[in-house]
Amino acid sequence: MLGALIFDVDGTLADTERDGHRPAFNAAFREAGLDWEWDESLYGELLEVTGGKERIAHFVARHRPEFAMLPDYAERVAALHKAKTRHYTRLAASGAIPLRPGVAHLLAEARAAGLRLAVATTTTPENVSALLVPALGPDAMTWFEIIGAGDVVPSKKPAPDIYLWVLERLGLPASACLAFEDSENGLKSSLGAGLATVVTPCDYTRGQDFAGATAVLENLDGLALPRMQKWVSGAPTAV
Ligand code: XBP
Ligand code: MG
Repeated sequence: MLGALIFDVDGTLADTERDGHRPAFNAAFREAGLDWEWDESLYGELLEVTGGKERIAHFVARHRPEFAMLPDYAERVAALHKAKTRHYTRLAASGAIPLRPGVAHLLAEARAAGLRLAVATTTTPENVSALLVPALGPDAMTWFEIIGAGDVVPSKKPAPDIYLWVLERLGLPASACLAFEDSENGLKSSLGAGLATVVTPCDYTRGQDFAGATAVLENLDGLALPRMQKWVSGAPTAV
């Protein structure tokens, strides 16, 4: 019996990376006087690592190793990420990042049917509300019973921790839930938590390996509840 839907945010609810997170990182770098510029192609490579702080550290290790030698390196990364979050939330709150096709309808239909909704994302919590409130209205955050976001777990996707964290708080077995993801890292995370998972790839993730997904769809447009219900009845058992 399907009890809850658990959504990834970036790439799944909205196409946030190329024109949302990426320019926000670049604005933070410029503001700090750094000559770092993440173009679309480099950003695609950096997406291999989830989490903004982790992504900056990954870039530094590969492309600016001298920066990691600075005595206050960790503080600098944290400050860059804080500035990036300020830029991202400002952009998202302006309504500049629309939801992907079918998302708003699916959320409304699920709510009307009494399904519980949750979020499992590596992004920072304030980014989630900055994105969802302009798209869904002022009470958008009340639609989601549990918001698993950012640093609430030490290991980000592809580790299963964030999904396990959400499942524990929902008080449901994985077999009663359906996850929605857009990336291989996200899918590994949800599968690791034992969740049947629908993947809707986005521009950056199309072509990745989605083995193990219950369904791979172009987007969520037209996805009806009975179909989801059926997927969950054949889902792997809880871990
Ligand atoms: C999303 C991410 C996030 C954002 C940046 O991954 O990788 O790190 O790009 O967010 P997923 P923060 O969709 O798999 O959750 O800078 O707020 O960490
Ligand atoms: Mg994602």
